[in-house]
Amino acid sequence: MPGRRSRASPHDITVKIERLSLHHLRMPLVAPFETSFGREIERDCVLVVLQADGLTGYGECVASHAPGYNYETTGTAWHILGEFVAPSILGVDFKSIESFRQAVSAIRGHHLAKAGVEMALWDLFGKSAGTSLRELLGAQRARVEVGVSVGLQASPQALVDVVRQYVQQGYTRVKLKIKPGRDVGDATAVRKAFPGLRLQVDANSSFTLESARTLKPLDDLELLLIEQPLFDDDIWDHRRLQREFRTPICLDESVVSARHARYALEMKACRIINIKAARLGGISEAVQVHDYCHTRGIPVWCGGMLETGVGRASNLALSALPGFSLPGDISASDRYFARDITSERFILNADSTIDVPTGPGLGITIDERALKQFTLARFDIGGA
Ligand code: OSB
Ligand code: MG
Repeated sequence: MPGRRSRASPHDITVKIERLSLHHLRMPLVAPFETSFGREIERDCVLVVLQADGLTGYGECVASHAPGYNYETTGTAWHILGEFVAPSILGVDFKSIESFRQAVSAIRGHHLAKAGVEMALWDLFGKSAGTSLRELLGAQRARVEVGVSVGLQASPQALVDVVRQYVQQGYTRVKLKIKPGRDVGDATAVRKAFPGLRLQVDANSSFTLESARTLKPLDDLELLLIEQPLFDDDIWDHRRLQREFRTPICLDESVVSARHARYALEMKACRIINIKAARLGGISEAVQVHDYCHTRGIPVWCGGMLETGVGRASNLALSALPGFSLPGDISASDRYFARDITSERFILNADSTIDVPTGPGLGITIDERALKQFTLARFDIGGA
């Protein structure tokens, strides 16, 4: 019973994992993506493939090549999945996502690795029940509001030009990456060029409590939020900073569980939370954070990790929940990849939304030739 709403839950479905395959993928990005922790030209990830009762479930582990955003990498995920997660789940009858969580609970941390398998299990449960992930989650929206996350550019003028292209494509909410020295100037240039644009910034933990005080002029730019200015493991200093800023602070890196979401809200360390299922260890923990925030009137939105079509489908289903009241970092496929591993390509509607998939599970199909093209390494464990 993976669903949290009983009306959507497939009650008597059991999934027995017979085989787990990992594909280390490397996909060229249409444009380099630069953040405070580095520049990505290609996107690495691990595709998790589970076989059960003639069905195939897909999940994306979003760990990157380098430990910049998070300590996990494609290499650590490969190790944890192959050595520890696979032996804990092969041959086991799973009646629920909760039983999967229990099966891997002795593995400390490594949320991105676990979330890749959890996603594949959701896909399997959905396919087995003939139900979309959105329905399994009890989510309603047919399409969700999205924005675009824009990396650091060579100059403020170059940034304004890149933002203009996205605005022309129809994005009505833009996030700018910032870092010390490339912050107020960049954001001010974009605000001047686009007075009515919904704008927010993301520092990816690159400031200290002291250096973040230089960000004070951001308070006059009518930003939706300032994302993760301070340390990735901090909650307390964000509380101190939030008290000095009118603009809502939004936590990304530092909220790694529903428990941390509670700490952050109790401490008043932020007024908004970025929900990334991967960072939280999976979709079910993400739903818990959503529910917790929704009950308290705290806005949440869906973060992104430059996902392939697999992870994008999952993010869209999650964002269909009612508490996702701000646009997600879920852009159209062509913002990321010229060729993707899903046959489906996600397109931006005229109203800055993307349709939520409706097919069973994630509702995507894999383009096997594209998958082959981008696979650097493969690992298989379990029966044929
Ligand atoms: O901090 O939100 C982030 C991408 C990789 C790692 C961290 C982040 C991001 C993004 C990209 O901002 C969002 C997207 O997938 O479009
Ligand atoms: Mg972020």
